[in-house]
Amino acid sequence: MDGHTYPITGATVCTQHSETICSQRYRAVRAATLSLAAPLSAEDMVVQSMPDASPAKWHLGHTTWFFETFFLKATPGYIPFDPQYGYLFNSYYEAIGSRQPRAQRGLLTRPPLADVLTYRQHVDTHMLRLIEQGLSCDVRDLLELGLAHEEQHQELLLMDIQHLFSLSPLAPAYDPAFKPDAPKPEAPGAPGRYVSRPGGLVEIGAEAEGFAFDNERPRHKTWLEPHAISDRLVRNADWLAFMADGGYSRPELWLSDGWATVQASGWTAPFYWRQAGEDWQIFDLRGLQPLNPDAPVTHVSFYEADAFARWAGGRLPTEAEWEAAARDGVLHQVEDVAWQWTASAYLAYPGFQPGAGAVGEYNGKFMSGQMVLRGGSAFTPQGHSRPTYRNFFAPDKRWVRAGLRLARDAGSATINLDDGFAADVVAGLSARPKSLSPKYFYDAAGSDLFEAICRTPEYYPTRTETRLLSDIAGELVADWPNDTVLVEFGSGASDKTRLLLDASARIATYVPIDISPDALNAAAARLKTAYPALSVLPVVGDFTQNVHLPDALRDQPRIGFFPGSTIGNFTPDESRRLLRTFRTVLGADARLIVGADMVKDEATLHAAYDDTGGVTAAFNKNLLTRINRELGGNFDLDAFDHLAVWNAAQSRIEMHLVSRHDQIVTAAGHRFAFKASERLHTENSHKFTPESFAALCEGAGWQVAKSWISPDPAFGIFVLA
Ligand code: SAH
Ligand code: AVI
Repeated sequence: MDGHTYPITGATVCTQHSETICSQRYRAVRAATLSLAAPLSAEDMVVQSMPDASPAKWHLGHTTWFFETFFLKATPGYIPFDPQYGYLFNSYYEAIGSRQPRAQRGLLTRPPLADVLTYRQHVDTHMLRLIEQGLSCDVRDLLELGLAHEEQHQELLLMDIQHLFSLSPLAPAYDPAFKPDAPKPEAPGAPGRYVSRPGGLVEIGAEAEGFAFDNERPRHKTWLEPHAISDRLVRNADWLAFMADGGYSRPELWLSDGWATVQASGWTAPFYWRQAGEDWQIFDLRGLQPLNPDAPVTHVSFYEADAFARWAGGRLPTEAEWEAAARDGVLHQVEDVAWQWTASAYLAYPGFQPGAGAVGEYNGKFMSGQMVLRGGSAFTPQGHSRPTYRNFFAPDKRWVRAGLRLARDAGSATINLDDGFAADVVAGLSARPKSLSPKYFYDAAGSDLFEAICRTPEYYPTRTETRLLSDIAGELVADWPNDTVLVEFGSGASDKTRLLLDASARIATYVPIDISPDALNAAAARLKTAYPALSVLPVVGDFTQNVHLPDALRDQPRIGFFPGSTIGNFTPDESRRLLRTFRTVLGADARLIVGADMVKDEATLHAAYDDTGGVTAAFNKNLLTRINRELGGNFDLDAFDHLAVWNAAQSRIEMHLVSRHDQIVTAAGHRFAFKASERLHTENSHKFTPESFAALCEGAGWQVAKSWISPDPAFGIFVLA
């Protein structure tokens, strides 16, 4: 066989894996390709939507050709299925011979699909026979390459079908149930956090043992400067903020080639985004879908990723930074969402040796003009990728399922878009309607203002809940076991906690969790003084995330405590997610005590959120003060009014800040336009009935075991199990 030097069968049979394992893997990979093609019609499989994409029928033929060419044609006595297929299905192997031009693969209406499927069967029969005879170690490696090659084409097949279908006026779904882009439930749409990385000498690349592509080798040392890398991918919401800030029309954000491409191609949004009136839709393998702002952005080119990173005050990570961080386990969304563009050009590692023979053309000859992507995507077959894997594409390609994560140099003074607050402010002020999470109320001043709200005559929830808790505390704690760990979510001043601590000596440990370090540390210090025998272990953090409790507490019984009707600050969907997260944090057997405010007359509700002393208004506006201080904002507090309204349809009090006139505000390095009367939605406080609350809990896998409702103004305490 041209250019191929391995003996295909031989005396030195490899003993690493049994023939059975090899043939099982061969069968599984080949069958997976066919099942990916199963939803397609014969017509779907012929058309080539652009020169970069190949028809599905060609993928089926080419992956088969690979095995026929590199294995069977080197086997004595093998008769090729059809001598012309060598021309039709060679992709780019010069050593093998001439081929159908890449851009004309869509002209191959012949051979018909049925013949290509028969070709697959023919080659499979011969391959399985060969495998069962026993393969030398080198040929085993080549077989792994053939299977990895086929898996790469499985991803290409999906990319190419998405592109083809995106051009159809019918916007067909390839598979209505295809894995959605939604983030994993344990971290729904969380913005990335920069993780500091010390730098120094690291090793990257694949070890000599085990399967890897030639371009991943050799493993070698490289130097990293101190830097930070985001643990999550950039989200659609962040991309909307970039677009709203003129991201696609500001040349200063773009590389020269990128800017030329934007102008020549008229890019204004990621590849598969479609504008539908005021909203955006995204075309994916399920057809047209509403854009999910929390999902990671996908189908952007390197040029766009690079411009976004510059806009966000960061940069793309280098491939070495990425690999070291992935190896150290600090990254989320590594292989299962989208390939991640890196700042690294696709080049040979020092000491690189292309594979022997014609397969040496597999990777090495493409090391010019392309950028490295790391990770893997929702289209990548499971187990195909690894931390050393180097994917590569030209910088203008957008049909790749690629997104990005941010990095930045240590000590860079630019505003940190990726650290939650800044990112959420930019995304929230760019959205329509404008909104921000109420969790940002609680800086030191905000926590004090909340305490002050609790002392206003109008804000009944705190007093009412406290009275009810003191009435029922004995009953609540009656059956708590020794060494109970009490975990409080959003503990604030931890005042209500004292009622439980006073009622039960069996609470050995108290873990208050709060996003506000000032409130938390002050409360923890007070409790340590007041309860010297109690172990107090404060955790600063966002309780919507999967907070990790100290390992030492793993085997102790746990009770969760979530008072204050803080649950009302979440939408029903968010509340269910939160209740599930609490289950994960607390463990399957734990109980959870929740305080929830009840629906009542509108006047009482309204007064509680718009007290005559203006404390709630000050609490609401403190958000703007915080943005001014922490994100270099220039909000004029007198240009906004506090508004509290009852939304009967959603059963919630809403707080807004209303712009008094047209104005432009700067924050986090971005400009935001407010129209007169335009609202910034800052908080929801849902109010419940005992029934609606029980239904909410049941929807999240919790049952109400016991409940008490106070006399008017009604407030409920619920024990969930
Ligand atoms: N549990 C106390 C305080 C309620 S006020 C009581 O019942 O009186 C709400 C508290 O939750 C504040 O202290 C605030 O800082 C905290 N908080 C709000 N959102 C949070 C989040 N996402 N993660 C952690 N704490 C949060
Ligand atoms: C913390 N949370 C339950 C309070 C509430 O009632 O929604 C926060 C608050 N907002 C305005 N006043 C109090």
